[in-house]
Amino acid sequence: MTQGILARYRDRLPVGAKTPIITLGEGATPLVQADALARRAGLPKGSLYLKLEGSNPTGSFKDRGMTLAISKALESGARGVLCASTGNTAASAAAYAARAGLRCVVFLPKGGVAMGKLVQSLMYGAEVVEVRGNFDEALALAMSTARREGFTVVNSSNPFRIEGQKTGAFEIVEQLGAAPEYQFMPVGNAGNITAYWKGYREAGPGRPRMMGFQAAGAAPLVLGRPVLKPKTVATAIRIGNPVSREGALRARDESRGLIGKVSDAQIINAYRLLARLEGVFCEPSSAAGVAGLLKIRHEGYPIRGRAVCILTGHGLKDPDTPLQFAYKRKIVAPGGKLRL
Ligand code: AN7
Repeated sequence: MTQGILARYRDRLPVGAKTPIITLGEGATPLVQADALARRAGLPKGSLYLKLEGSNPTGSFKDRGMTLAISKALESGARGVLCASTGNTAASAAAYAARAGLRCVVFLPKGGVAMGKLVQSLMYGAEVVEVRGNFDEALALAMSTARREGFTVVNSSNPFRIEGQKTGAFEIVEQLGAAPEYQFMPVGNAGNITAYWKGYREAGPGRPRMMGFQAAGAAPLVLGRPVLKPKTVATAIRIGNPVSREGALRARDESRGLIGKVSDAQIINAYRLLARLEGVFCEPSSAAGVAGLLKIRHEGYPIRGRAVCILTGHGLKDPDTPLQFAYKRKIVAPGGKLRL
């Protein structure tokens, strides 16, 4: 049977003898070498890697934290679990809660969630509440509802989420044989960059510079203040007031990394390059880290050693964004001769 991260990293996680293990076999995701993309970034062969977190059971990195958060919620006798989400947290919570037999309520910004994610929450049987507002407003409503109703919050404010997600760093160290010199990743609510930094600190001596990227229209950590009306094509990171702000700044400063911003055009460019050069289809938000790498290389930023880009979610989560490009398609009648 496939083991999930709780079984594989049990000794490094808050799992006790009585903790029920709710797993879908998450983690152990591929780390693939990306030489064509490295070339585009002016980097040598063998220096750039992609961590395919879209290969997790519900198609995003959220499953690493959710297996633990839901297992602990079940252990503590929770009445139910609840979260606000731009889509992936909700899909993951819904799946693991279904397996645990727990009620799951998800608060989604109406019109701000990619179709694949919305249908996952519906299929897994979550109670879906669409909030006429943005993610930050949905989160405020979720938190006050949880307090009143006695539900367990499984947003990344839940420390078990961060604990589970830190296992991504353990895997990269195992897969490369050491920590890389750089890690590029998208930043939304900033839980994942917080978790990876914790993971690298626990994994051993080598530590990457943490290079986080926000969308330019939703870049509170770059601006140094919350963004009231965040805007970006990358709906997963359309977040104006990150919960794990402190963790992200700490990761940046302690690792001597940076948190930058990339435009929607840069995100879409990286998104298309990943698919066309490397055969890797991730969702737009996931491409923000790669967009950041290409941007800083273009500006002459030196990269010495190995870099890993975390591709946080699968491209099939968001089938609508690609259709906004004018992809050439041929329409033919059967039986004719087609010249290529
Ligand atoms: C694909 O699902 O916030 O910086 O509610 O889905 O840890 O927030 C999703 C975030 C990056 C940002 N890539 O991670 C949610 C949610 C993808 C994501 C992020 C998200 P954090």
